[in-house]
Amino acid sequence: MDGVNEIAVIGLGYIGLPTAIMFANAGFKVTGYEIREEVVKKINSGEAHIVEPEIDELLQKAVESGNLRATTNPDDIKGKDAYIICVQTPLKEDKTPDLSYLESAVRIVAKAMKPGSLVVIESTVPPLTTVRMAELIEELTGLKAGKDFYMVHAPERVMPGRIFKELVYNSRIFGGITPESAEMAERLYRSFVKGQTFKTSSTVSEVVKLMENTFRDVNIALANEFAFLAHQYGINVFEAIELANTHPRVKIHTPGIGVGGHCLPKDPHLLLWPAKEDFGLIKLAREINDSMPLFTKDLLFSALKELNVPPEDAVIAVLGLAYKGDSDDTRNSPALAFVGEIEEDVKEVRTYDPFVPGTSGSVEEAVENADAVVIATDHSEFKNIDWEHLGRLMRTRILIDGRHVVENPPRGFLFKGVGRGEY
Ligand code: SAJ
Repeated sequence: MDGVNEIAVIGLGYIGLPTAIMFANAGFKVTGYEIREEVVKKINSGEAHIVEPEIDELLQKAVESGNLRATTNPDDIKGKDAYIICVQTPLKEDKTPDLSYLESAVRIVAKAMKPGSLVVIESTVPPLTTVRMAELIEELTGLKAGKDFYMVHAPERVMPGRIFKELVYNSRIFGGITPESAEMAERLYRSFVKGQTFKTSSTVSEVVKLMENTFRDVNIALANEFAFLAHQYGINVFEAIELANTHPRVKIHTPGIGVGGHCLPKDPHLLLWPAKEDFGLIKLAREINDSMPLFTKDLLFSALKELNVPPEDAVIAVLGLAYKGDSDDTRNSPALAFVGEIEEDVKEVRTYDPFVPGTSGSVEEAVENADAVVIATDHSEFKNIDWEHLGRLMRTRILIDGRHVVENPPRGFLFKGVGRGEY
């Protein structure tokens, strides 16, 4: 296939390692480049450093066939036919993108590549970045983009827990700096992708990826604003949303304590960053979603006031630290933001998350003599809690639901929830 036999994958994280495994098991000779020595050792002994269904068998197969090898030595990726960059593109403190990992990956590739190589960026990047990186490679190598080498943005779209299924069956976008670049990447990925594939320009592809998560973020902000209104009108927003969603062309998202993870809170900023002007909506949505932990704090503090518990004496149990249900991932978690908002104002904050080490050993342990329980993550385990039993262990019975886990407020509790204006 276009002479592509040997591939280098730069960055062996949540996306890079599964992608390297897929190519290796499709018959390519894959070298994975990674700076973490311990990760490289583990991978070469057939052990994955990330938790994901099927990864152990698939990695062993790739390593045992001799098709996958990891390395920390940039010399080992010299002269490959294709380079696939899967490094992080986080935000800095000031919410502007930190492209330093991407740029150093591109510099390593520029040193290693040969004329005719294909360079693919899978990382989520601000619009126009792929074109800029192609220019950087031109400067560093003297090669001409689109003529002497090919360059593509091919964003990943997978969800942790379903990575190996979604890598195969999700549709993929290949945004080339030239049509030939996109075609080359599409042919390469077709070796394992069974979903639909689409070719476009690199800038369209970058914008598509960022629009997907911005769409979700803005819609969640709208749902959160509906929740604020529900408190004004004394109604349950979830009842209203369920009824509105019976309309065939309406699909309102779910309000809650906030929006976390490594994508939704970041991607709208990447989308706006290179623009000369922004028009307010996307930024405002970010602000609304970022304000939700504070809104949840207000619910808690008004409940403490109603029951005459001085905040400085209050013991608060927070259930859930992960950013979403049944996950152990706490990156940008609104649960952590909530804890940060209250910890200096109350006597003690205890946390319990069945997936996160270092928290209380059980719900019971966390709520013993507590004045309030706050649900911050929609883990399935929390849906089956026996509140009457827990209530007996508590000093004051306040229940704050930040994730619509409790449908019917338990008897004997002062209950408040995001969007639950009816109590
Ligand atoms: N959330 C709400 N209300 C909702 C939906 C989500 O408050 O109605 C919250 C969640 O609790 C969580 C956050 O938003 O804190 C984000 O969760 P998510 O499930 O929407 O998104 P991620 O970050 O886990 O994964 C997203 C996915 N993108 C889309 O659904 C458009 C995934 O497909 C991408 O692969 C991933 O981002 C990524 O890598 O970009």
